[in-house]
Amino acid sequence: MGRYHGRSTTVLKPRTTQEVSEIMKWCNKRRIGVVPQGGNTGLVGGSVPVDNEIILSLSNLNKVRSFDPVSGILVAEAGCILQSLTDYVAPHNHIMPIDLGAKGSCQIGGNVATNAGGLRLLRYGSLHGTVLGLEVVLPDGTILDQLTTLRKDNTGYDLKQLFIGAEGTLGVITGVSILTPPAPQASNNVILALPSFDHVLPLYQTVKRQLSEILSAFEFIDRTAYDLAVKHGQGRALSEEEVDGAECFVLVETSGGRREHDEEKLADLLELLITADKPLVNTGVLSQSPAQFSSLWALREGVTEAVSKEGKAYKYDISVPLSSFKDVVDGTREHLRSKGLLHDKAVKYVLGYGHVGDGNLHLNIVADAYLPEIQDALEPYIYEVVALHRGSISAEHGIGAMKTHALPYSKSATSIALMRKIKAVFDPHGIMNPGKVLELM
Ligand code: 2HG
Ligand code: ZN
Repeated sequence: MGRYHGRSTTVLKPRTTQEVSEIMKWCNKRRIGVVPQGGNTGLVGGSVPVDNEIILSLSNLNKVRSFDPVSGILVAEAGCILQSLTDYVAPHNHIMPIDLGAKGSCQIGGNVATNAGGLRLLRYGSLHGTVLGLEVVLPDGTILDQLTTLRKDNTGYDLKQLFIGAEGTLGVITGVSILTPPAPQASNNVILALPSFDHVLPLYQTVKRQLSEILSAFEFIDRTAYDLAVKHGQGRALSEEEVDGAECFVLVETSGGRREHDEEKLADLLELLITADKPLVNTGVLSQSPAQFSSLWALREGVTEAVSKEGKAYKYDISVPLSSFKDVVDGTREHLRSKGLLHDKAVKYVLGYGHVGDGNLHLNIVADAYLPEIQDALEPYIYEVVALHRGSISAEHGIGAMKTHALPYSKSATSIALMRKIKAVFDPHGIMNPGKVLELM
């Protein structure tokens, strides 16, 4: 995002867990801060040093240790790129339980460390469920081997959970054991153009009811997000007729066991939606080929890239009730307008998109440049709105360096105090990714 810059002079690229352990021991003795870094695709500055810490890149720990095609359990080193793991399990008819726009660069260790959500969470759940075990190097160099391949292990405190989403503040993840689901025999998608945001909720209910077990994604982009994606060549644009009068779009994906059955279900759904007395959608475009399937997904997955080509983005990744998605986006736009900041030289676009099925809204504010007056108008305004809804200030991107100050909007003082105690147990000298998740004291 170009928002965070450290002053590090040193990047270390260990090849083995043992080397990670030796580095950590050395740094711990000398109280040198360490920033673990995966694919560096995070959006909250979590993998960027705040000062002159050592950067510990995991990219050379990039081997698959084992894969069991019967259970689908994959054990891989932290630096494996998500897409290469997807390619690795594909010939065995398995898929990774996680998928996200950054799959070509992000690494599995970083995915786990940040508890990344992404596009398949609706179907396969979060990494807290699909990760079965971890190998972690603690700040003092101790190797914590919890790399089990057991589906069930109910033996007291589940320590690995602490490292999932800790953003490298408790230790360095070096290996991941993860459950990969069988690849669906057939996947289809359709993009639906809606005349009004008010239709999203009833649409979601209808889609869930009609598609039931084959529904695998229900993603939302508002009109501004759609227009930006198209403007920057992301995916296949719908025709003018198809987008006419559309306030927002929903991408529905199905993944199931039998192509004809799934296609029939999707076609029936479309028919029902369009011919209803009060149609919930203006139109729907069904993908007819693998290329069209990818191109419809690109409209949704490409929003982030389109936004970054358009200017500097302020990104808020929040959990709020579905019914308030539109109000939050419109409210933010109006708030900026009332401050005189909605014009070409300041904020150009306010847009909303995200994972409706997970209650996760991505609110992006695109500006000509990062300006203090925009920052001051956005915060604490947005965090107060989130707190009002008892939502989360970070649904899936984490806290990183960007949101440490905002943690109290989502977590009680008691919770934060306990987090500090946990941090002190694992990292008494505060060398692990300092200034991330918890503010420096
Ligand atoms: C997505 O869902 C990502 O596309 C990125 O989480 C969201 O860039 C963003 O704000
Ligand atoms: Zn997302």
